[in-house]
Amino acid sequence: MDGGHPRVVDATPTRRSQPRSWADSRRPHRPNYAEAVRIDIVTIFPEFFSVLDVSLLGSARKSGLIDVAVHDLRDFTHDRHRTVDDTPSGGGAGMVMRPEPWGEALDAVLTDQSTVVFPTPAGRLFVQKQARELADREHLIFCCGRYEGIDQRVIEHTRTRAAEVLELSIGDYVLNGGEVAAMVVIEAVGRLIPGVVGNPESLVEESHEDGLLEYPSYTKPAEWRGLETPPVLLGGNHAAIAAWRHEQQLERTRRVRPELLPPA
Ligand code: JEW
Repeated sequence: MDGGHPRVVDATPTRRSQPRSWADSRRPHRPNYAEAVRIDIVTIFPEFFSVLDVSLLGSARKSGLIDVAVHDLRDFTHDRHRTVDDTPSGGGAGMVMRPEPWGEALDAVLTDQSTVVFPTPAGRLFVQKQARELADREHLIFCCGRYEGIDQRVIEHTRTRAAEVLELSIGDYVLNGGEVAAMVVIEAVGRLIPGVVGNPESLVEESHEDGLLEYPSYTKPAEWRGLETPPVLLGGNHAAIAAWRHEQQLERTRRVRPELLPPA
């Protein structure tokens, strides 16, 4: 993988920090981590997803931890022009994605074990907690809309056939389509799949579990262009380093994201 060492897919399920609750056990989840996580992506721009061939997720695909398939929505049309859009019912600007190609594409990839994600600016906000939950699913399908979005009946219909259907927003800004949002979710989820990140300790430290921003990082040289590394990091006192880092986290969070702190 990234360290150049061969990686074996371990059939032993990783211990959970907490047992699954009863409500949890009814959600789709991966009982056997030896099986790759399957990700299907439906889009009119399959070439957007070539970035999944590189870096951490590219390595995870090559080592069989993640199995990604990208599908061109236009392959599920039947007219000469491979039309995927039409005018909005009730009038208004722009175009809406017609339901028929989506229905056929989902027929080709959907099972009753699938979690289907529709990126949309009208969805629930995607946060780290949700990323952790999705990392436990065996099959994720990303439906990437364009234009003004997808006919809402596609989402309603999918709710009757999939294990779980999520309309997710990655933030309060408007993108031109769901592809970049899907990539954000895939990257956030992919790195949490057991075995994808070489050193699991880096996941624990970054877990956002404490709800604070990260502390600042430094490396060598100890002095660079007249700027010093904070001396505490060079002293070898691990308790002092941990305390300093926690203080930095609190100060940063107070300064740039005070809403993340519990009410004073
Ligand atoms: C996003 C998917 C598909 C997600 C986040 N829908 C819609 C829509 C669009 C433009 C104007 C109004 C509505 C474009 N669009 C998307 C946008 C996801 C689609 C079409 C998206 N921001 N934007 N967080």
